[in-house]
Amino acid sequence: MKLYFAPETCSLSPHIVLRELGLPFELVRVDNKTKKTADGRDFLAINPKGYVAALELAGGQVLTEGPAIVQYLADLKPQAELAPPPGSWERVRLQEMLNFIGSEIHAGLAPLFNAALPEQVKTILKEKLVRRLGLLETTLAQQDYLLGPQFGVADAYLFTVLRWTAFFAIDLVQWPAVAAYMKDTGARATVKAALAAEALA
Ligand SMILES: N[C@@H](CCC(=O)N[C@@H](CS)C(=O)NCC(=O)O)C(=O)O
Repeated sequence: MKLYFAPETCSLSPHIVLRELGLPFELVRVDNKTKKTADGRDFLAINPKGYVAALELAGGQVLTEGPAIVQYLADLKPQAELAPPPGSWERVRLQEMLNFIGSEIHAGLAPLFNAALPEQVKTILKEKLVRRLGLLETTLAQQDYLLGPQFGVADAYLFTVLRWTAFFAIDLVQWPAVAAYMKDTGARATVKAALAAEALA
């Protein structure tokens, strides 16, 4: 498998999951501005959406959308228990959480990277994020990870997007359980290895 990634982006989430599962994979860096891969290919020919993450399978199929990729990966190795079994109620809860992260946290933070966005709009987005972080604080004050006592694919995704708060002066100390979760997750060997590999690639 090949994971097309760009540093400091949401592709870190499937990258962490690949390492948690111990699956063999190749990292291919994408320049998000030029849409060229590090090995000189046209990324748009690989993923016409033009964004990371994209996972290329051995048969040549390319899977996109972070929440779909991490579930696909987790199901390759169910014994690792990074996702509840397909068809179970717990799996529906995972999908609920992945959608919350995608539409409320990821999509809430991503526009803040846009220098052209007026400050007023950024303030409105940040106020909404503060409310969403309050919800996460309630969950993480009761349990170590998003879905219970065990790290899973939703945690890889949340960790990835919450790292961006550092770029926008959103200090997570306001949410102590979230801050502790970020520290613990950041200390995982797989997470450290993923960040180191992305810095080198
Ligand atoms: N809906 C997609 C969004 C992916 C996405 O926003 N990727 C960003 C990095 S976090 C990107 O590559 N943006 C470059 C672009 O849109 O040109 C997903 O959840 O995987």
